[in-house]
Amino acid sequence: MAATGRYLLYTRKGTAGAAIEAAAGECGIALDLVEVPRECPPDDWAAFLRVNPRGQFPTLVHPDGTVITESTAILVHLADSHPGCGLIPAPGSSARAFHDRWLAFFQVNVYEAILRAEYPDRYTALPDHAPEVRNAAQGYIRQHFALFETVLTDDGPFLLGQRFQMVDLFVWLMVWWSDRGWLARECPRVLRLWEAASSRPALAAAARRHGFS
Ligand SMILES: N[C@@H](CCC(=O)N[C@@H](CS)C(=O)NCC(=O)O)C(=O)O
Repeated sequence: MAATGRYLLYTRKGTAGAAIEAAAGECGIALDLVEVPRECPPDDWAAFLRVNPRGQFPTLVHPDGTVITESTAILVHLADSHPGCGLIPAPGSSARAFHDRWLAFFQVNVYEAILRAEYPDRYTALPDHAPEVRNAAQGYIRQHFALFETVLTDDGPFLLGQRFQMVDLFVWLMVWWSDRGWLARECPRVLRLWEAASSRPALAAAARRHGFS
């Protein structure tokens, strides 16, 4: 793919594209957005599949043409390539290992469970069992938020205290898609993180654009 000189983000309203837009806003990174609506013409969808055969959002294309998928890989790339933004600890530091541990924790446990709750029929060969898949996924989400709650401290609101980092941005997105009433009761520190993150202008703008409520 030819280099464009700018990042290109394939995104869709209501998806994790919001996190990438928010991160770019935090860092002042210019993104060209390609909005791929749900009802998109077959040729446009075929063109998108040539970029990301998985057909998922977000999909970022680096100015040099490299395709980056998986939300957390994109967030880490943006933070590493714009160190002046201070959105991620230095590579190789123990703070970075701690940061990445919890970022991966949310990616593989919570985000994946949110997808199971959203698309339960994809996770069972027995269509009648979709409601059970969804219920189990919702329990899994709560279990992992409860575990993360024990890691947050009074020094917060963020995982690294007062320092807002990419992991907080990702948790912010996960909370948008979770049961905030339950979180307020059972995981008040997680909810405090979400509230503090939500007050950041770049995140508020992305939430508005994606219609989060
Ligand atoms: N592992 C991927 C998951 C991306 C993903 O599942 N995105 C959803 C929207 S939030 C999507 O594109 N769903 C459309 C589909 O799977 O058909 C990531 O971390 O970015």
